[in-house]
Amino acid sequence: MTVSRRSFLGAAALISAGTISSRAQAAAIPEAPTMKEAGMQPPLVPTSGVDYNPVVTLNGWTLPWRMNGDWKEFHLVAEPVVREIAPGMVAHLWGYNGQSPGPTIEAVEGDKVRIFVTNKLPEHTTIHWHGQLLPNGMDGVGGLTQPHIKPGKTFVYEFQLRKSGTFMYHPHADEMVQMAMGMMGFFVVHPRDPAFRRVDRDFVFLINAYDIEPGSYVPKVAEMTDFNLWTWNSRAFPGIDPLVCGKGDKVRVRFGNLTMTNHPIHMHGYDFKVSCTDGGWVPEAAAWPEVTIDCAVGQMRAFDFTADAEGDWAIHCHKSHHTMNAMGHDVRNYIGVDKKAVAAKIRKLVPDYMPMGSAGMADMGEMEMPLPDNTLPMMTGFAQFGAVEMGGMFSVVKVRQGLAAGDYKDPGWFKHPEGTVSYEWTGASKNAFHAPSAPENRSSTAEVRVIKPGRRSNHDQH
Ligand SMILES: [Cu+2]
Repeated sequence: MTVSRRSFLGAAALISAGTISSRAQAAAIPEAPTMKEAGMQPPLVPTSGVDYNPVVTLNGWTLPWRMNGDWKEFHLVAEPVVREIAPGMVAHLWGYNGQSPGPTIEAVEGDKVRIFVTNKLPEHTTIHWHGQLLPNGMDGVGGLTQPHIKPGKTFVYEFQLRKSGTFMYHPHADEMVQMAMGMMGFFVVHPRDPAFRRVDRDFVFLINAYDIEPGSYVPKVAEMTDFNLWTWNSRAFPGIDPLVCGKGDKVRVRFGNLTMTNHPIHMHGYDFKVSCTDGGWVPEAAAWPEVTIDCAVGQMRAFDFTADAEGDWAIHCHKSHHTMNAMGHDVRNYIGVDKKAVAAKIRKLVPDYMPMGSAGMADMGEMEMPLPDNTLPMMTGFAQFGAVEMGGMFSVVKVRQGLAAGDYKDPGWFKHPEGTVSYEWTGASKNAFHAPSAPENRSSTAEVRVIKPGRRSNHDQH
């Protein structure tokens, strides 16, 4: 972690009030830690006050704080940042404290928070605390509830956290530009009762999107619908951290959507229930089962599950264009077109020309073709069985036996028990049918039906 020692100590071990006069303490602005890396940082475990299980920000970090009297003090700096979207591409964005999104703010229900916001942008800004119940003048709407924070100025927001839950922060000044440039952050308020809806692993990310032309660095801020980088915490596959879980852990995944369209977030291998929205906790009796949760623009959702099935389970937006990286959407469809004759003619002009797309586009995921500087392949990523052919909003929930609490290291690819991987049919004489092994501890068992291959009608085959 590259936060400064002083501010880190500020969060972990409080400076005793006796060491600094209360007046000097009140006058000083807390240090603003900054983060250089785009990788997931260890969660910030509370060492004083109410106990809680800290969240893990995918490809992000949590903002250290200090106590000043009975106020928890944080310092956000709005500033230009360079964010790696995935290895091979960086974006010049605006964010907070060195990254986009900004650091996650974590506190406890009932806490009094004082958040200093320093503006190092070339234009004015504000921060709105999405979902928080607070005095109107702390709501952060430039012009409506406060004067704008001019470049070089620092403003203070003070409010008491009236309820626990899942929130976010973002500017409410030149919003279209500032959010298109990446200004946003997560805000989690933990319950005062440490046992309330407690989980073992709690992942958070914000859903965002950018339109950055291949070879350029700055998003086109006026784009409304045709984005080419669909990101979680300003990262695209294969740059998004895996969600590493120990088998049997209670897990929560929380996300908020600050793009221009909805995102149906789908996780494989499990069913789960919505446990929390930005409006509050969903009573357990009111939650219904899902495997995909649509998150509309400006909404936040959290879902809970027990990680009882080991494996490498995909988690992704179900809009198939959102699991692609930089691409044009005006490409022609060549499926079924024989391009041999025309390819020979084009090669006379462009010797390297390769006809693609006649049998679908999977060849784009398998071949690593030369690209312009600073962009990402449309489909990419390799796993133990080959090309994953994904991009954008895609990651993997990696559930493993025997992980220590707090171990978020990538455990590599799943070692499948023998006889549990789909296999090529090479004739009944060579392959004995495997008895499907029922995963342990699952609440339901799969129904197995044998269909004679000859009797399947065409449209039954997938
Ligand atoms: Cu999507």
